[in-house]
Amino acid sequence: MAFFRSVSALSRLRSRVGQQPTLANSVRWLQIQTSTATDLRSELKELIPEYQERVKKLRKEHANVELGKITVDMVLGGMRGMTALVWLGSAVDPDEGIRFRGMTIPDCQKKLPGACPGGEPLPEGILWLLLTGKIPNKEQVDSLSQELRSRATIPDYAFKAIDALPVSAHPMTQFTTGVMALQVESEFQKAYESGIAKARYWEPTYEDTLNLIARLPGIAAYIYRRKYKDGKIIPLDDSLDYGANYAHMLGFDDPEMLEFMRLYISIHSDHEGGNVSSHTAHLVASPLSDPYLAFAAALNGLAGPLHGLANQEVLRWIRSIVAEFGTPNISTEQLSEYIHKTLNSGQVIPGYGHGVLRKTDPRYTCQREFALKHLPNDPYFQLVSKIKEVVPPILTKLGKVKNPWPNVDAHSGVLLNYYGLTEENYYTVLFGVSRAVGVGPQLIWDRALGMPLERPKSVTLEKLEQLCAK
Ligand code: NMX
Ligand code: MLT
Repeated sequence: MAFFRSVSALSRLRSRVGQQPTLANSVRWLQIQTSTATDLRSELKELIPEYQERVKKLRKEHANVELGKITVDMVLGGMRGMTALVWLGSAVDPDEGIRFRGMTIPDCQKKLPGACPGGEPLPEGILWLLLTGKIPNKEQVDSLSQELRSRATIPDYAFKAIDALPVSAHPMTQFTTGVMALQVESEFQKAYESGIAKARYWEPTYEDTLNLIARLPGIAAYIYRRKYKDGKIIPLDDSLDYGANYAHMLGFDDPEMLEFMRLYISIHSDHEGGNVSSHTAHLVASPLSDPYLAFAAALNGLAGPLHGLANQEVLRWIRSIVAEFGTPNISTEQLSEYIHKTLNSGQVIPGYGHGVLRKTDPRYTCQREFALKHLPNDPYFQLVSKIKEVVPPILTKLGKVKNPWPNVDAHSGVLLNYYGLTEENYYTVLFGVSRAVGVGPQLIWDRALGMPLERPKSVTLEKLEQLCAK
């Protein structure tokens, strides 16, 4: 309770100092504590009663506080700007971008443990932070790595389920199929069938989530090896962390690529709750569908070209530019001509625009910084840098695009391509593995906080017209 009171006091102070970024930032930092627990599950168990109390208090004392009004534009415009979900792990500010439990990407790079001092954050650390709101130390993260490795064994029938699909199936179709096969071992489903009490729902959800996160790289790597390589499984390496192991099982062992994978998984993990994949997972889990069912649904949303498939589309589009001019070293005029050609044919410029962001995505910026450090002379990276100069003024001129700046997907492909992962149809699978690290923690909290079945009200077109006529 004492902790809860101090957090509320800090929140009050924070809202008073909202206009003073320096003080607000220092208050935020006070709120993020260093973890002292022995393991992730014990830390979570300790936190749950306090969070339950906070939700109970909000519902009891503030049930009628209004968070905004719902307009016709919101209902017809894909619910943009409608605050309708609670998401613990992260929040997106339109100008500043993502904060994971209050921490920016540079904060995470500074404060979360890496594989080596000063290295990119380990995804295990992001998972710990997103689930508990606390910063883990290296020892805790290493023990979580070990725990994930110990949960990573994949039942043979999951590979067989994937094998039942033609190799030509899109990697995301194969991935969702693999996740659905993993569902056979759902602890939540078993526990529910045996009559588990509501108060304990979070426990099998935690088990399913950690098992799912642990097994995804093995499934994902199998799909890559099956579709693009010799089909032979590269076993997990017991000495490697989560991100490095995924790269290793794909067939990449260059230490720079391992670092990129750690960064990639960390920054793609979470983007608050309203994006299509996260919201889908939360919605599908709300009638108590287990984490496998919910996450498979999320992957199907991620596979849409306006969402996660955009990373595939970006590299395809960049390749089409190179094919058109015969070289990546093209002039600004040539690039501008090609962008107009794309737009005039009724297509979007992939990797640009966003439903919430209104400035350059910080996930783009940190990938650019990685590229500047490791591959500044790569011709594809240089083309991506040129695109960033030429696209925004053209999109702005259209007059309808709310955000002409690059998003996360504008950059990842050229980095993966540089390290030899050239098959762009696979890129969304990498995004999918990463997204589990963000979605999973919220699914556990959904059950711990007793979040209800999601069921918003819809309206017919006639009713909408009647309401507007009044
Ligand atoms: N190129 C061309 N037109 C665009 C673009 C773009 N990159 N972005 C937005 N527009 C158009 C959009 O199609 C819409 O046109 P219309 O009214 O004719 O339907 C108009 O601008 C207004 O759209 P916005 O309100 O700016 O964007 P919205 O929130 O509806 O959509 C995206 C957001 C991300 C779907 C949109 O910007 C887009 O299609 N971008 C390209 C695909 C992409 O990069 N998606 C990845 C997003 C990040 N992720 O990983 O999920
Ligand atoms: C995401 O990471 O989910 C994308 O940027 C899309 C979004 O936030 O709407």
